[in-house]
Amino acid sequence: MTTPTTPCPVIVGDPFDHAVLEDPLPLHAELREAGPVVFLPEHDVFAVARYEQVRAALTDWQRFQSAAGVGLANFRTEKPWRTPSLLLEADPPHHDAPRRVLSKVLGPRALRRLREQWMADADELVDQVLARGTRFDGATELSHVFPLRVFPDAVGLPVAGRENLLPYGDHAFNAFGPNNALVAKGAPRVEELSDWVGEQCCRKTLAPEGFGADIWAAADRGDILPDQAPLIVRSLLTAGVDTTVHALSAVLYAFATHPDQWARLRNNPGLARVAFDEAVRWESPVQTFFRTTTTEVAAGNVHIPEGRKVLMFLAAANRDPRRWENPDAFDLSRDPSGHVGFGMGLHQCVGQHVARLESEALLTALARRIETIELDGTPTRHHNNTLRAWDSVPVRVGVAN
Ligand code: OVM
Repeated sequence: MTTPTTPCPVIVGDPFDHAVLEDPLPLHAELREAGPVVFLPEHDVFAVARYEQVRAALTDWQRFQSAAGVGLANFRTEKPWRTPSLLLEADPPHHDAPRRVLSKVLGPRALRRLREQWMADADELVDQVLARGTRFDGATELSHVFPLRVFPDAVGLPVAGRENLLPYGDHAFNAFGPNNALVAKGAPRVEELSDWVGEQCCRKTLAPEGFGADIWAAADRGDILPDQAPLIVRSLLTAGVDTTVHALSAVLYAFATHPDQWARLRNNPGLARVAFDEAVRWESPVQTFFRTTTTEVAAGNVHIPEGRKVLMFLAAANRDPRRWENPDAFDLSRDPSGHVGFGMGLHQCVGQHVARLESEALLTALARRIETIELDGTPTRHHNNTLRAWDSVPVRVGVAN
């Protein structure tokens, strides 16, 4: 273990421990209070948890690189569990062509084409759930279902094997953390799931229309190299399902515990979009990412040496009282823009508009039919080294009319 060269607050304990994953808020407060930069001896890494420092690290890609991996593993010295992502685990200039391509594929034109269908799909799902009764599980019956109804079709995936998407993503997000029991749990299926994902990225597997085909068309145009296309499709499959599933759970849980905010949305369904971003700020479905320093970096009076991992607590930044008034309140009247739940800077979530459309569709459909929503039992967390998630959110709703 290396000790920091200048005095730096030390926080003992493991942020990936089960007790912390169950309720990370006390640790987040402790990290923010300890100082602008802290040291975590458990994993021999530095960490930032205040909004100012998290945002600064996210937007300084030259000194906080992604190419050495955005998990705990340092790709300079450790072999990644899979070929690094061309987007997430790359820096300019290599990062830029794949990013440009994916950003266009997931851009406004594509979303305009999907909007009407996704709105209808959300109405249908909500009708199906309500036909079964007014008590249901918001996680397993809505948020775990809706993204899988619309997103794989939009990519152009065959129907067989779609049940692999969530377990693959869950493992990928666990793999950003330490090699703990959560990673061990996923290990037995890694090869099988990776093989399946690899096959879905081939041109011949993908439908002739969709995000997948659009990525291959970009290779035909020469915007990316043909051997880059499968890995860019892989980014969609890795980052596009679990994230939206858990973000939808977050917004449902937020409303089920804030009836006054649901009443507000009912009165003004136009608030669906701000509600989603406020829920992403409030719960931060993606809790953390790492960067690696490319030079010695001074933050306050702490000097982080070159080549060190820095853990960025997005979730803690999103509730930093230095930035947010009453940060623990889920409040549709605040402006949540500027939250770092989607990151910030040149790696900022390229699929965020897709996620917002999924959420807008589901919330609009729910607001049409549901007058009241409340918890109907104790929700249970799903633990993941990177994601804040729910296995179950039992709710009881009052149906309109
Ligand atoms: C990727 C990717 C991007 C964002 C998040 C992520 C597993 C993966 O490009 O594969 O999480």
